Amino acid sequence: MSHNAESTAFRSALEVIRAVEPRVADAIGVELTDQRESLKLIASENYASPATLLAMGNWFSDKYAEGTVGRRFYAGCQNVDTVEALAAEHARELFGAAHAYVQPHSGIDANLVAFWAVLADRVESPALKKAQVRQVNDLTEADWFALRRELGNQRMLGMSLDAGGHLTHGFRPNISGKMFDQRSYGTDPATGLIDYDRVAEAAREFKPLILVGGYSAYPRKVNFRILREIADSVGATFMVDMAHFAGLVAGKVFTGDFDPVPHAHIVTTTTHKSLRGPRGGMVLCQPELADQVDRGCPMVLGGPLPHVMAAKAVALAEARRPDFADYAQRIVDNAQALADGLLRRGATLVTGGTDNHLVLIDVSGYGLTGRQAEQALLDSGIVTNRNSVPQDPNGAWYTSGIRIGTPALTTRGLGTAEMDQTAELIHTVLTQTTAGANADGTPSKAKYTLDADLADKIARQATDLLAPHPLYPGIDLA
Ligand code: DSN
Repeated sequence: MSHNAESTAFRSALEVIRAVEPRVADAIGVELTDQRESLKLIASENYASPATLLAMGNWFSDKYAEGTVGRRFYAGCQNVDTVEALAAEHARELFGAAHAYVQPHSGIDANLVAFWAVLADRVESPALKKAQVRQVNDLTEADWFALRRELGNQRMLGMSLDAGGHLTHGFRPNISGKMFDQRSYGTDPATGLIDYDRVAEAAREFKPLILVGGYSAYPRKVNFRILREIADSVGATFMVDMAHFAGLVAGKVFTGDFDPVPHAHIVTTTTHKSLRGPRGGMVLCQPELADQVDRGCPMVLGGPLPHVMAAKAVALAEARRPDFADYAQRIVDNAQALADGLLRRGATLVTGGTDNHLVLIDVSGYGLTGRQAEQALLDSGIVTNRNSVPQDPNGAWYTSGIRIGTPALTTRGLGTAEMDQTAELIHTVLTQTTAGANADGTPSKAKYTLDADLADKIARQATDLLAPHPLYPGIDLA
């Protein structure tokens, strides 16, 4: 692909937008500049390819397409069928999955589709069976009451939020924590690692309908074979949310016991994190759940987003290329180099390192909260996010951790030497930042001081580090 074609495409698009609302065109342009100039270490973000981005900006956005391929509630969906079928085929081939459903708009949507599929498959309810075979009009008030009671009293066991689990795995601020009777498994306080014997014990005691594996802030591999054995031992359906590490599965860095697809009954993911696609979600499942999964829209989702499904097809085609495996391996090599660089300089890392794409720094060792550290790093041109650490004394708002990840910088082409330099920048900012105090003299969890000249100097060093690795080198908007 010539750089000229990419520049022409994006310049022309901005020219067309500028003619209607110049402020939007300007914001898009400035966003590119900002992303180019900042050291993006947010573990859940990446940079999608120009082809993926362009696949979203077109008239597929105009089409309604409720239903599934070849079976729609709207006429004229033949081209949507083409892109949805392509995206699903690429997903099945890439992950070795029996079935792929590519309509979810996000990770939470994908998880809701999966929850519904498992409930519909597993809950023994005559009323639900009637509803499923569309005898809805035959349901009495008592049937509906029984249906709601049965669906609303099911059990889910997932990884606890402060051990690295995700909000949608049964936590109170999310609907999953309200619709399920939920318990969680944590990590060993001494090592920070999942203790599979404790998970098995919790499963035996609680007997969940669904055992959830997967995480958004756990820096280690998970043994999905063992979790499946635990699920089987209590008759649970095993679901894995691989949103964070889907790119590592796609790139065959996580194989065997660490690849969730052969072990789980149902796997959900987003497509925009390490997988490097458009923003969206996806569900992969074993054949027996396929029919229920395909009812995601209209059961849980609104109309599918055909423009995003087109972009998913493009990104999944990219992930099937041999160079994606190299990319996935470099993500992990970079995360390990970053972890080593931080450890050598004295940082405390949850679990003492990483074997995936992310590193969780316990910043209490620097005398800071996560919120203070996040802001001080941002002042210095380093974009991260604060995150709870296990048994976090500062709760989910201020936190005691900073989560950093390497998918985005690896896409830009930075390597292990630059990760060591990145560790130096982070460590310098954190050692030079001082926690502030409230007006009454008590310690503040938000205020901090960092010398402005030092922050500027670090930001310049971050820009220098990025300079040899331009973001979207083929796109010149000038
Ligand atoms: N917001 C995503 C993350 O940062 O991990 C997951 O929902």
